[in-house]
Amino acid sequence: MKKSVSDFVAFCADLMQPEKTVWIDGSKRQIDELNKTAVSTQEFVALNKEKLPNCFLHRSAPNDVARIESRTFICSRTKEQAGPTNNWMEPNEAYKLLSDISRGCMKGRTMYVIPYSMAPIGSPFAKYGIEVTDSIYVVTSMTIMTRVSNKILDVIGDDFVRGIHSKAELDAEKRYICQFPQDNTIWSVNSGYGGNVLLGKKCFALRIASNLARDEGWLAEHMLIVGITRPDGKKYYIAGAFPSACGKTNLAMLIPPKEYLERGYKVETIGDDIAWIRVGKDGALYAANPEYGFFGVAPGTNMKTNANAMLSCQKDSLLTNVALNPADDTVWWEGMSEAPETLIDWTGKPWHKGSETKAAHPNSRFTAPIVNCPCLSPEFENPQGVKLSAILFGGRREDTVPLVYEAKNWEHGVFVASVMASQTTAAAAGAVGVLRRDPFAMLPFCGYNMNDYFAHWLSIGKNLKNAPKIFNVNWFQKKNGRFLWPGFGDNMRVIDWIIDRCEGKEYGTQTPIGIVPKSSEINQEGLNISQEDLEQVLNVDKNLWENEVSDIERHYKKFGSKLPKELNKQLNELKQHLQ
Ligand code: SAT
Ligand code: MN
Repeated sequence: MKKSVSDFVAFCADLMQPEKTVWIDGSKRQIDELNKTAVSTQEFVALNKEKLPNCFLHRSAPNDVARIESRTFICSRTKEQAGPTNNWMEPNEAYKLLSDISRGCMKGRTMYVIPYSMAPIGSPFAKYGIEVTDSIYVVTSMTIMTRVSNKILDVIGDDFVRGIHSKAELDAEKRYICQFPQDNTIWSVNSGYGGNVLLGKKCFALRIASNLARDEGWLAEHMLIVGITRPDGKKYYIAGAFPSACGKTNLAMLIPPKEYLERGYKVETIGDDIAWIRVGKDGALYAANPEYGFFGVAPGTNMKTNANAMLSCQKDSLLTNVALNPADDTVWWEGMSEAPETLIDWTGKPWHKGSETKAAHPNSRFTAPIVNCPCLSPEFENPQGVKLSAILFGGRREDTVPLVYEAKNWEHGVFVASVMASQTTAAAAGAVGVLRRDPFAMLPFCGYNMNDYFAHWLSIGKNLKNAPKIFNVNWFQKKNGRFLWPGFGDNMRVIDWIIDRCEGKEYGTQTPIGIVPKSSEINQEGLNISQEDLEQVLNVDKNLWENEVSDIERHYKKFGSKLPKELNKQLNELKQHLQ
């Protein structure tokens, strides 16, 4: 074994003083044993062996149900390196604080050592990590979400990403999720929930990886990757950045409307949350999903909205903070089906149909192996990634932002992404439904100064001979509290227009914000929407956009003088076009 690996594990053991250390080898036998242990200690509830084979329910502490941005820190050498959008802590101070909290925190517990790869082992995308943890939930989740194997120990270099996690006392006052980009290190204490503790995911694949990507000339993004095959057999790959709980999983697994299926359209999933993107020799962008599973939002998922997700989490999966149906040891969440009369809610208390409280937590999740996905693309394991035709950006906007518009060019696309806004969701602790700017859907995940991140995107574009087209989409416009666009499978109609544009079809109308489709260009065969509503979702309202511009100006102020000048130029052009 590499000395850097054994030194790291010894450091963790010395500090946290576990009773014993267990190396995770990625074998089914070992995970089965651990799951059994977790059932015996009531950390897991075993679910129905016929209906949900090898599935377990896990409940996290009620004060620990989402990512916690206020306690997430980028501990770069200087505050300037963390930039205007991140919490920063001086690295020595952070190491001291975390060491003090962690001293002896694993006494009487087992420390598990998880060697894992993000992206296919040995591929040009692959990056390796080791996470130590005292949580079986983390071990089982990491084996679903990443490629865990003792083979990693043969290929790992000294530059592996070090991940330290302990539930400690689950003390919310001492909860910290710290990233140290200069040391490739992540340290998370006092949480036991998803994005705070599955360190391969947001902490590594986005916060640390965005630093590596900037230094090495690639992109680490909060994006789904989906493949579309048209009736003529031609394949298109599209990446899309949307904030958490805004439909990335649904878009990645979309089932096209009947009319499209009959004509031979096919949709295949490559990833639903994270894309690592490299520049190919041909000057195009190639994307790979570094993960190996889905950590999807459960509520609202059903056989109509996302059958592929439903089918993905029916074996070998974890269900976190959903409701339990004790009649047959299955699970339930809001929006799955008609509610059963009685359930055990996500906190473990009896629940009755019609109750004021929710049976499942709004941020309850399924953790499912990607290989379970019925529409998984055969390109998923392609070590070179897939060539992108288009990149989408979008958020939850009740008004202002039309169903889809095309950016004029790369630079304009970077501007559009830098001013993206979305209503907050239950995926992060804090108020829900508040509109906030979330550039590139990376606000909680960009591991360095966002001004430099914008500049990095601009500079990547300069070297692309075959740049993907950039679009902004918004499925979430509302009138009198009702969604105007049906969304889900019908989003295929928008994707189809986007692909037409990628093929150079003379479509759309120039508007001050970019190219917007004419309503006649959206295929309405089988679509259930009035002409009036369709016109409305495609409308660009000048007054609303004038307000938008004022808000963008406020947003840009936060970035100060380091904001790339190209972006201010784009903002000024938008202002002129609106006059
Ligand atoms: O909790 S996670 O960060 O893994 C999921 C999300 O918020 O996107
Ligand atoms: Mn996400």
